Amino acid sequence: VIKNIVMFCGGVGGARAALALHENFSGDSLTFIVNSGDDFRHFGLEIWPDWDTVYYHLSGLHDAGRGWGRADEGTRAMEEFQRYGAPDWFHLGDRDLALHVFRTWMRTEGWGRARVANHLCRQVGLSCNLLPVAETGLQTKLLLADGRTMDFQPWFVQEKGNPVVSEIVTDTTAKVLPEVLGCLSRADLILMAPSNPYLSLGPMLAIKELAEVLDRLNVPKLAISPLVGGKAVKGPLDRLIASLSAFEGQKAIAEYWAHWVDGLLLPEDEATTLEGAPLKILAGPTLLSEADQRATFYQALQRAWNSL
Ligand code: FO1
Repeated sequence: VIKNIVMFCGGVGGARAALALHENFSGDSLTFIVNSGDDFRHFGLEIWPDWDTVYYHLSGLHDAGRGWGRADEGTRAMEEFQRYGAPDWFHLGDRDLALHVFRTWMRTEGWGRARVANHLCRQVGLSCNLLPVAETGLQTKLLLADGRTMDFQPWFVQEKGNPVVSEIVTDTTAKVLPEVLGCLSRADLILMAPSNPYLSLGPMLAIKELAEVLDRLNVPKLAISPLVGGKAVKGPLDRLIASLSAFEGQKAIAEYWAHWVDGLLLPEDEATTLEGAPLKILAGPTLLSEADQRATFYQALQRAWNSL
């Protein structure tokens, strides 16, 4: 039986897969390692967007429509920010704001990221490990085809991910949380969530220390494709594949993951179409927005684990 699962996660795609695991396994056996490449400071507050998205999903506090942020959200704080002429391209909802203020306060009191994350999880009844990958934000930067260099959030939110990316610059020397390495050493199965491999998962794997640990770990590793029908469910992934990969669709994803994992989970009706793939192809549900898809996802993982 699978005892300890570690999944690397980005934002929305990662959050749904995390929920699928959380609904089917006991929390203590689950670790989610979340990208911190999108983290940044806004109005002096520490924002961890991908971590927040997974946290809100697992605790049931998430806004299902947007995919990010808090449910039952208000705009009063935003209206006040606007009154004072504050930049309003990044939306902080009334409820969400409390998370960022309190977290920033804990950090200024000297709490490390793992302690902050664990405290917030226990407060909403989560027993899983939900850990940012590194002690500092990774500060992913984008080199654009028009010659500009942008930080992740202004590119993604302010410019809606439209400017063509020619290169993603990551922080290869970041300090991985010791808690992350501890959970990895106990893992029976390592998963790559159906998140954006270039923007969400790649920045974690680009950390040299983590890449070395992953290479050495001799446990089944499985990536879940973020593409359905050959297309991204949400976000800028299709355009990134076009500008960063020599391949298209699922083939681009398979080529990306071949170095890192043993198998790739594709939607049932697409698994047979990928001939000559550089890694083992498995079939199962990958779109995890409905509870019944999430239940069969868990069965597909068991099958994959037995076969890898
Ligand atoms: N995404 C947006 O598209 N617009 C926003 O105004 C926005 C605010 C925001 C606030 C807190 C938070 O935790 C996430 C937020 N996100 C917002 C989502 C986030 O920036 C992106 O989804 C991820 O960085 C992409 O992985």
